[in-house]
Amino acid sequence: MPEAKFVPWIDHIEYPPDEMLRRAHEFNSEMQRRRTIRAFSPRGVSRELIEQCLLAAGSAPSGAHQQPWSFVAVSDSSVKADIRTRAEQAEREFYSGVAPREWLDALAPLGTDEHKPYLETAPWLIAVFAQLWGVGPSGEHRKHYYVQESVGIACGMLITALHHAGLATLTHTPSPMGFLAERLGRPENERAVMLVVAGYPAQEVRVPDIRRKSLGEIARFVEG
Ligand code: IYR
Repeated sequence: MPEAKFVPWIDHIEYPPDEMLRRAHEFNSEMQRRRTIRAFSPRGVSRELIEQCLLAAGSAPSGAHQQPWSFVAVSDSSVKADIRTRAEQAEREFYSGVAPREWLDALAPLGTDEHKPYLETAPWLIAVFAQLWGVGPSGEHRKHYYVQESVGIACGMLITALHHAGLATLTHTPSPMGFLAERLGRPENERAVMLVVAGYPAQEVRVPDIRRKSLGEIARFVEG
């Protein structure tokens, strides 16, 4: 068994309490400005910007530090067009019969449908894959722990990083999503978790008139 090795942690920055509070308020305001959008501008975004956001996502905590994620960032027009075709095919079935009425009713306020033109318009589609198991040097399978949780955290950090950089995003989860691993040539241990669409918003973008839950609705404090 490999031994634990520890090194000093020198990266922590301690801020005075008032500065901490200011940062927390400021960050919350910035996060409250994030919206999921469904109309993107075709304006390009540099690969370097996406790379930095992927590195930020890859800093997520993970079960046994196994980092069980892979990201495939696509800007190639023909690959994006294929993904759109396959996603729309899946969604057509979803919206015209496969989805239960209750699910469609829950989606109605968002105005979603099977048309996904943004999968071609947006400059980047980032497919996120979960590695259900690891593969050792001789091809042996290694068990991965808390894969869904780890990849979920990394997705949240990716969306946050893209928003922080000034881009808009859409988390798209075509169902079924098997075609993504196939089209992007992923190994058999990987399953698609979501597509993060990233780019500038279209000029005429409109978003659903929705509200976020209040603190009282999402949190309880058990104070000493
Ligand atoms: N995957 C479909 C349906 C959909 C489901 C949920 I839950 C959403 O929050 C949004 C959409 C689609 O992308 O249209």
